[in-house]
Amino acid sequence: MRDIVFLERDPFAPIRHAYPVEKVLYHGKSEYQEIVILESPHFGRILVLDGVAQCDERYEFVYHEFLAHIPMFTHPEPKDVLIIGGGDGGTLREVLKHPEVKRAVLVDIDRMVIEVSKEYLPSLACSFNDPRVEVFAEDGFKFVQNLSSAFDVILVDSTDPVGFAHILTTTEFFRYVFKALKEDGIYAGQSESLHYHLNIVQRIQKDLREVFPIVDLYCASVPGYAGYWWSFSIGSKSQDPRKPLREKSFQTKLYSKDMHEYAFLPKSFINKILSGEYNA
Ligand code: AG3
Repeated sequence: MRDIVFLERDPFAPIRHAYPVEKVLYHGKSEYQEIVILESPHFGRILVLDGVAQCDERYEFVYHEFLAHIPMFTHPEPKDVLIIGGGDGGTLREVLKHPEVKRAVLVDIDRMVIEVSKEYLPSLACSFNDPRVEVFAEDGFKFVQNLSSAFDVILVDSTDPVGFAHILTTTEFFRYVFKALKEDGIYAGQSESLHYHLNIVQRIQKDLREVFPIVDLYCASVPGYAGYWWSFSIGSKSQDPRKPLREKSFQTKLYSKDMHEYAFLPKSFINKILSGEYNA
């Protein structure tokens, strides 16, 4: 028998991942995108949106722990948290581990991603029934436009910045995010790979610097994302994102106080990225 292989269609990567697949568990099309759940021998179940692997059961913790806990531990008391995107529930699961959280609002444009994740990715979509959670199947850009001093932490867990997700990496969007954040507010979002998407990292960092007084860049190595050296951009109103403020009182696989400090790139290197002195 020939192997069944899923060949990824990443919009920006110069390489294509080929995943051995045991089964296609779900295949559907929403108003916004094609949604597929694959079963693979090594990765477990994989969520694929428009041909791009978004997360897999085996390594999703790396991305979700770093996206959530670095900004969450930087804030003195993150009570109100907004997640834009993240319909699979992985970021929400991590956010809710913080006992300070009183309200976690998840806004994903595509209700079908949430429904499919609840059915096929139960280890990620395990928190939607938590009483602190509110879910809106709406456009995240429009949602933040109407907010003022409403959230302590805003996380953007989006697909690659193409199509409807592109606007979530623009200065215009960051200005609304800034207004939507309370006094010590912090924003963090995934900002692509330092290897294959360096120009995107540069652009997002520059756009954030137009808006936030403190901007930083941290990374985690995510095996499922082509480019691997995955970056997260963080914008803060007052706190230094490099310094976790509280002790962790719950389980994580990779995140710790030491890993928090380790994740940040040296400032001298960030300056080289911004000036274009570092190029690959
Ligand atoms: N969010 C997408 C991360 C970027 C993936 N890009 C790629 N593989 N080219 C992940 C959603 C998980 N909650």
